[in-house]
Amino acid sequence: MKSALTIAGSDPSGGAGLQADLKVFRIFDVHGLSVVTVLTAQNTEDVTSVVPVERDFLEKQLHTLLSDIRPDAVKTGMLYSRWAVELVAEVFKEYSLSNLVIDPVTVSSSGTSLLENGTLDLLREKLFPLARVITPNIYEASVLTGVIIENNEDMERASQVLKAMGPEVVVITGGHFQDVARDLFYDGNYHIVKGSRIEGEYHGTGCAFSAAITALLALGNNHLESVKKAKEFINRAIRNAYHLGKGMGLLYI
Ligand code: PXL
Repeated sequence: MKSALTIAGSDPSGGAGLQADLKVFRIFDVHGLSVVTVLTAQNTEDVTSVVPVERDFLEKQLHTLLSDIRPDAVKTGMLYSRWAVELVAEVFKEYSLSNLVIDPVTVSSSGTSLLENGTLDLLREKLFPLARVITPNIYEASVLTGVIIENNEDMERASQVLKAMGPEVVVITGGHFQDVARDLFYDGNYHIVKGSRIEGEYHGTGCAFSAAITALLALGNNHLESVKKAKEFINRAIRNAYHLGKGMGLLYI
C-alpha cells in the first residue's frame, strides 16, 4: 500500500483542508496520513476562526509519525504560521522525504486570510526549493511573484519566476482568458492542461487538486501524468458538486 501525508488545516465542512485531502487519497487507493497545523471554524459561507496548534505539538505530530512511517508523497496546505513553514522544511530534509507538493494557500474562497504576514516569503525561501510540484492559482502566483497576470503570456512569465524559486514543476491553475479554462504546467517546457469552465463557486478545489497530484505521485506516476489525471479528477468532482449548506458548492470527491 502506498501512502501520502497531508500537512494541513482542519475544515469542519469537509470541503477543503485535511478532510478533503484524506478523501481524495482514499479515492486513489492511497493510505492517507495527516498532520494538523491549524483548526478552523467554518461552514460553506465563511471561515469564522483560525487557531494554530502549538509549535511543540506540530513538531511532536511530525516526528512521531515520520519516525514510524515513510510517506511516498507529502502535500502541504494551510501552514498559516512562519514557524510552521520553517519546521516543515526542516523535517522534510531530516527525513529525506520526496514528492513534496505545495499548495501555497493564501485566502479562503470566502475571502478570509489563511496565513500570517511574512509566511509567503518563507514559503518561497525555505519550502519551494524542496518541492516537486507547486500549485498556486492565478491570484497566489501573482502575489508570490509580483507579476500582474492578465493574459496567457503573463501566466508564462509568472511560471518562470516561480520555477526559478526552486520547484521542479509549477502548475498555475485557474487561467480563463478568452473564456477557455486552462492550467499552465511548466517544468522547463510548457504544457497546457485544459479544463472545462463550470459556473459557480466551489469550496476546496485547490486542496482536492493538489491532493490528487500527491496521491498520483505516491503511486509512481510522473509529474505530467499526475497533473493531467488530477485535472480530469477535479473536473469530474466539480461537475458532480452538490450543495449541503447555504454557501459554496461541495465537490463530489
Ligand atoms: O481552500 C483553502 C483552504 C485550505 N485549508 C483549509 C481551509 C481552506 C479554505 O477555506 O479552510 C483548512
